[in-house]
Amino acid sequence: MSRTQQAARAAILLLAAVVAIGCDDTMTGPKPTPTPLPGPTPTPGPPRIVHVGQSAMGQPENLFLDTVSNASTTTIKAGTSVEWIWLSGYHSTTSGTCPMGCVPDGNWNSGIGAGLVFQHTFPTPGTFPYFCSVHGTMMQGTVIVQ
Ligand SMILES: [Cu+2]
Repeated sequence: MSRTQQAARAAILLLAAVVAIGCDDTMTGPKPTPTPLPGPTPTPGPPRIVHVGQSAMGQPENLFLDTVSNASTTTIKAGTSVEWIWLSGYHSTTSGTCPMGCVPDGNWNSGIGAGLVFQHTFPTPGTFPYFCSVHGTMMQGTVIVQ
């Protein structure tokens, strides 16, 4: 092998090395999107408390009072429970609407009583109206599940 041939061979090897490095660079270019690892299932928060039979002023009154909104509308995230706590009187929490008289829709019904605690979990988003079957249209509430 002549010096010229050796030089040519060295140049080819060098070129090959540069090309290889270049190829390596392109290989590290766009990265595939990593698949997110399965994390822990988000745990729903504590139940939302709705007072039954008490006003915002703490007086006995025929209404539902959400302890966060201070109104009869309860807004929660899916998977959360609502806990109704009776503070005075005889009432129920009964899902359904009062178009002409109140009609239960069967989602939940505590039954009528005093001093009760009743819990219902809302796994899916939606708007869930309810009423007290003693006081009817006078005592209604809504649970909005987001
Ligand atoms: Cu009532």
